[in-house]
Amino acid sequence: MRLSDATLADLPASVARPGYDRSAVTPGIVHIGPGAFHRAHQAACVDAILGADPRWGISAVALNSTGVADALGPQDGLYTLALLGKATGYRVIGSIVELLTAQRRNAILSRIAAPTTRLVTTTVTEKGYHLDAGGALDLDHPAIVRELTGAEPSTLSGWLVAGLAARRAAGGGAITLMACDNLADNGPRFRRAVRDLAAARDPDLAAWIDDHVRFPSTMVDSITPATDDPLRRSVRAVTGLDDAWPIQREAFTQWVIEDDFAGDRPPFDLAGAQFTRDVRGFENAKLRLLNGAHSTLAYVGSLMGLATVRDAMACAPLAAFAARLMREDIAPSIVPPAEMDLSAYIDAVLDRFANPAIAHQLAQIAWDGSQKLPYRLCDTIRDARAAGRPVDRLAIPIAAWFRFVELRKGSGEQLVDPRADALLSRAGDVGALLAMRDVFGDLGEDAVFVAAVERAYAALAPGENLAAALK
Ligand code: CS2
Repeated sequence: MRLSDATLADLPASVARPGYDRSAVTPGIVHIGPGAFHRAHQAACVDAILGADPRWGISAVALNSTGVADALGPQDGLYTLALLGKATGYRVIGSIVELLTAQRRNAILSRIAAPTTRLVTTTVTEKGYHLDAGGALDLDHPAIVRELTGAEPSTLSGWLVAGLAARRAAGGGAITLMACDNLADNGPRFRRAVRDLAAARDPDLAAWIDDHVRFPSTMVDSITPATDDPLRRSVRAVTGLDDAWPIQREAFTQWVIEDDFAGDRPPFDLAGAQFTRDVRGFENAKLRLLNGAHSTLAYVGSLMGLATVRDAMACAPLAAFAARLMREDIAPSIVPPAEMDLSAYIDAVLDRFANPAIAHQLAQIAWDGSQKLPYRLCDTIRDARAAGRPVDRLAIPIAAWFRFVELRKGSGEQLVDPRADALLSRAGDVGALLAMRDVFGDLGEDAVFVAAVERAYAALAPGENLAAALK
C-alpha cells in the first residue's frame, strides 16, 4: 500500500501526520527546486504552520527533472521525513499541494503570476544562480546567453523573469523572492540573478522589479544526508506504507530570515524560524564555520580513505584539525550577532558532525567544490590576509581539494562539479588551479597564500603521513 491521502489514516499512531485539513490548503508559496534540502527543512516548517494559516501551501516546481513529481504525484504530494537522533522520529509532511515540472510552462507562469502567490523560494544549489565572481549574473554563461536569445526559459533566472513578466501583466502585485541556498548575501545575489536578466531583456520589467519585489536574505541550517536504502527500509517498516521518496535529516534546524517582505509573510516564527533585520552574522557563522569545516572534512577525509562525516570525526587528528581551524582561523573572521556565542556554536556544530545516528557521505559534501569553496573558505582566507593573520591551516582544505580532484582523475570516478573539465585539465598544477578566477578571485595572485597552498599540497601528497600535515 502506498502513502497517499487515502492511506494517511492507516499510519500507526507513532508517526506524526498533518494535523490540519489538507483539502482547505491553498498554494501561497512557489518553491523552485524541491530536492531533499527543501523537503527536509522548509516544507516541514510550512507543514507546522498550515494549521494556523492554510494559505501558505507549497506549489513545488522542478525545473530540471520529473523525479520528484513522478515520486510524489501518486502520493498526493505526501512523503515521510525521518528525524535522526538518539531515537528516530517519523513525520508525514503534507505541505506540498501542487507539483509542477518544466513541461507545464503555462501552469508555472500562472502560478507565479497569481495574486494568491506571495512568496517564491528557491533551493537550486550554488550553481543554479549562474553568478560570476563579482556576484552579478554571468551574462556570458551559455545558459544565460540562451535566455537572452531564445524564447523558452530554462534557467532559474529565465523562469523568474518570465514569471514576473506574467505577474506584472496580470496585475498580481508585489511579491517576495527568497533564496534558501548556502550563498553569502543570498538575498542581494538572488536579486542580481533575476534583475540583471530582466534589465538585459526588458528594462521596464527591471524597474517594476525594483518597485514590487523584495529579496530577503536567509540562513538555513539542517544536515540532510541523501536518501539511502537503510532509510527506505526503516520508513517502510515503521509506517507500513510504501513511500517512493522519503527524506531524512538531523533533528536540529535553524532558519534565520531577513524581515524584508513585500507585504504578507508566512508565520514561519510559529515553527521556530527567526525573523531579524540582520542575517549576515548568522549567515557568515554558518557558511564559514559549519560549511567550511564540512568541506574540510570532506576533502581531507576522502584523501584518508574515510566515507562519512561521522567517520571523519572519529579520526582524532582530523577532528582536532577541524576544531582548531574553526576556533583559531575561521572564528576571528566572523562578527557574530549579539545573541550568538561563537565558541558554544562551534562546540554544537562539532557535536552535530559526530552524531552517531547520521551517515552523511563525504562524497555528497565534496560535490561542486568550485561553487561552494568561494563562500565557505575563500572569503575567510581573504579576510585573514587583509588582517595579517596566517593562512597555513586554511590552505590545507584547498590543497586537499586539489589532491581530491587528482584522485578522481586517476580513478576515473566522476568529479561532480560544473567546472569538472577545467579542474581535471589543471589537475596536478597548483598555479593553474589557483588561477581559476571564478573560484579564487585575486587570491591566486597573493604570493603568501599561493606559497601556503603549495606547502600544504606537498604535505598531502599520496604516500605522505597525512595526519602529520594536520597541525
Ligand atoms: C553540506 C551542506 O553538502 C554540503 O556541502 O555542507 O549541505 C550542509 O549539510 C548544510 O548546509 C547544513 O545546513
